Amino acid sequence: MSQALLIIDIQNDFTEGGSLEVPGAHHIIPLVNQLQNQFELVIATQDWHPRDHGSFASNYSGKKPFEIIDLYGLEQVLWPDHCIQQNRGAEFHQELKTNKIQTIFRKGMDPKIDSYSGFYDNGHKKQTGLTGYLKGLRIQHLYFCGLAADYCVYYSIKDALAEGFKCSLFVEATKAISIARFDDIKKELKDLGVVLIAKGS
Ligand code: VGL
Ligand code: ZN
Repeated sequence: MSQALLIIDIQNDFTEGGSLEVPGAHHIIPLVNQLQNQFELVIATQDWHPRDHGSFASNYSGKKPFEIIDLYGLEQVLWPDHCIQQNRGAEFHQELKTNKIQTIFRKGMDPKIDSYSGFYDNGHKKQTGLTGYLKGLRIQHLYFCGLAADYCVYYSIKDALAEGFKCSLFVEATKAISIARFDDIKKELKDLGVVLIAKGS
């Protein structure tokens, strides 16, 4: 079956020293680099926000990161400023090998809506084109890794399932913002038919 590796958001702001650091994130990078050798098609996503993005707490007076607001009808977690277009925080981590990455899908450019998934914005209003790209290449099975397990990786997998792809997740090649949230997510994804690939399982 034709397969592809999807590397989600391995960017400076989500790794050590970044503004929205995911605990332990840089430890996954050697494995992600190794996994790339096993795939003929490697695709990456990049969170790519304008400075005035509606998910940034700094764009509201009196709001703090991790508070929840209503953003044009959708529940929105407010984040620290992160992955601002053309800034260092939005660049891929320097240890991530990029020579095998064929295409990069960017998301989160519209200031009015957030976009966790690599396929759609959070309101499912607009596609990134990733589905059509993969289907054009006759890809049926997607293997996921990257950051953050409980946000962008999770929502990308949910959309991929809905688009009809078989999905696997490299559990040791992802890290979560909240470990407790990721524990629930793993159960949910397993029940949905996602193959959780982990050593000792
Ligand atoms: C992400 C929060 C905000 C992610 C992106 O890549 O998981 N999380 N923007
Ligand atoms: Zn973001």
